[in-house]
Amino acid sequence: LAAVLFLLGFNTAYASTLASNLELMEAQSPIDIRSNSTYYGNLPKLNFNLNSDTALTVINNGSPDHESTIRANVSPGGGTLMLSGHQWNLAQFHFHTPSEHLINGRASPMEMHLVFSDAANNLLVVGRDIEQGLFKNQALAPIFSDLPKTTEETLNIEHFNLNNLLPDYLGSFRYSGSLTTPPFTEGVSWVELASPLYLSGSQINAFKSLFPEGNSREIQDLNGRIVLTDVPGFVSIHDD
Ligand code: 1SD
Ligand code: ZN
Repeated sequence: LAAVLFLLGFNTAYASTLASNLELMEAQSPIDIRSNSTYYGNLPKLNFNLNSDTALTVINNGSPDHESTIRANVSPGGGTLMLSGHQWNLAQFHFHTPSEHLINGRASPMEMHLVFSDAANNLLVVGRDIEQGLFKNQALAPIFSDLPKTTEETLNIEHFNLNNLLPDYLGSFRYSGSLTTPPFTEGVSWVELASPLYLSGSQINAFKSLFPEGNSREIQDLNGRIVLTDVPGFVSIHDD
């Protein structure tokens, strides 16, 4: 960036100061969501209206490994999220291992991202940690028992209930960030749900075996951004 500013005619010292200030303004994802830098209060309600019987096209989007994923494309009309009177349409969901977001420094084995866009093509991603549970997740079994191993394979699921992706408790962490894959575009609204999804150890391992190096981006600086939550107790966890 300093070099670009220099080419634009700024003198070297000024270009490097300006560059470091601009870099400080970056608002990238993922982040570590920490009790001591999160603000608690009422937040606009998340009104999900997801199709309980939709078709999915599940693909492995290929190399490079650390940016690739298993993505389920949702048929048009698959679902909406109404938030503060604004409509967001679900386009796809996909998975990362380990989790991209940390909670007080802790990662989960996986994280699911539901990607929504609005009429102006702004993006909102609903993230949900995946923890290892005692049982096979039956709702997600059609995906995790037959994960496409290469870009050549496509898994078509005719009947999928998208509501099984969401918890009953919709407490969340919200902040403004970016895509976690190139081109890392900013202006993405992030809603990280507080309740994890559970998969069995073998379901998690089936995914991990496809991405042995992991497919998560490293944690990015908050750079003064504010994270909001409506989860009671989270902010005071670390007030000792
Ligand atoms: O990694 C995904 C990427 O695959 C694509 O879905 C993009 C949206 O076009 O979103 C990123 S992410 O930020 O949701 N991880
Ligand atoms: Zn993602």
